[in-house]
Order: sequence, then C-alpha cells, then structure tokens
Amino acid sequence: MTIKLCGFAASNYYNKLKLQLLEKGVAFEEELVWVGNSDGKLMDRSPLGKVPFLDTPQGPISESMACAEYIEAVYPENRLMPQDPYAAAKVRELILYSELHLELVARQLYPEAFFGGKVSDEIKDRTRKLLQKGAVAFASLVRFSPFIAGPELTLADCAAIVHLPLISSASKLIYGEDVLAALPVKDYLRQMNERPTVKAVNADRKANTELMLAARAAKK
Ligand SMILES: N[C@@H](CCC(=O)N[C@@H](CS)C(=O)NCC(=O)O)C(=O)O
Repeated sequence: MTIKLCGFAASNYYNKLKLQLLEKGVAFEEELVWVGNSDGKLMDRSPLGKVPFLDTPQGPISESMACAEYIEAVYPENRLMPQDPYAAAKVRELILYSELHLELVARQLYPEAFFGGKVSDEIKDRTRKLLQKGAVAFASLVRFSPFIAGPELTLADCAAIVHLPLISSASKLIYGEDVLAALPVKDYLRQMNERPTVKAVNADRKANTELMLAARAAKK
C-alpha cells in the first residue's frame, strides 16, 4: 500500500507535505477531505478535524510535522532533513518559527484578508505586534543561500514555500505593509517557483481554491 495524503490542495499545510513527497520522489495517493463538517469519521483520523493527515499501513497520523517526520523516516531517499543532529535541529527550528510564530499568528487575519469576513481592531493590533516580533526572530535564523536553511533544499523550504506567501499577503492586505519586507522572500519564491514540484503544487492549489470558493459562495 502506498501512503495516502489526505486533505485539500488549497491548504498550505497539506501542500507542505505534498511538496515533501514530490521532492523525495515518493509514490503517494491523495484523498480529498474537506474540513468544517462535524463528520465523526474525520475526527477518528484527525482528532481536531484538521488537515493534512496521512493514512499509513499502520493507521492515521495528524499534525503536519509528525507526518513530515514519519515520511522522512520511512522514505530515506532524497533526504530533506540533514543527518547531522545540529543541522536537523536548525531545520526544525526554522519550521517552528515559520509556523508557530508567523503563520499561525497571521492566520488570525485570514478571515478578513482572504474570506470577506471582519477581524476586530484589537486582534489586528495584537497580531501586528506578534508578527513583527516573529519576523525579526525569523530573519535572524534564515539563510536564503539559496535555500532557507543553507545550500540544500530541506523540509524548512517545503514549509517556507507554502507559508511565506500567505504571511506576506495577509499583512499587506490588512496593514498595507508586508511584515516580511526586510527579507528577500520575493527572489526566493521566484527561484522556488521554477521547480517542477512547486509548479505542480501551485497548479493544484489554484484549481482547488476555485472549487472551495465556489462551494462557499453556493452555501451563502
Ligand atoms: N498544526 C496543524 C495545522 C493544520 C491546519 O491548520 N490546517 C487547516 C487547513 S490549512 C485546517 O485544517 N483548518 C480547519 C480547522 O482548523 O478546523 C498542522 O501542522 O497540521
């Protein structure tokens, strides 16, 4: 049985794993799973009802970092985690900063930035401070030489490629300024977007986003 990636292609966390699998050249299947329904079956596979999750021969795994580590352990080809423990820890550190201290913070802004909702001024102010703090910390760790953790493509790139565009656009749309403006994110993404794997992920993301927005509009 091949591994199955479950979720939907408009999700950045889903695309982090899809990029990892494509870069490793691992055969995998995809199962389209939407979130936001009270389907008990989803909770059995991902207890918080979030995507992505993996279906493995031994059972499901949720939380993208746990999934990514499992993929690296089971498929050692084309490693995206350095073997040196310090270098590997630095890659994990970058992923945590990009997710816990930037993407999850910026996520507070998405309802207004991307989905026509409204976010309170209080949340916007608090989020701005946290994003500015996170961006300074992240800037002290990134390399962009040419990859985010150094000369090799790693899992930290799989995370950065999918998260950084959302953080930049959400902050630009809400505050009129990009919290990542001090970093060479545009050049980096331009280079990464040349990769066939990233092109494939982006094409699927666009198609799935249209599907998701059409489904939301039909519900209204
Ligand atoms: N920490 C989770 C974050 C995953 C996440 O937030 N996924 C979003 C889609 S991009 C989701 O499932 N949202 C639905 C929800 O939170 O109920 C991970 O790394 O897997």
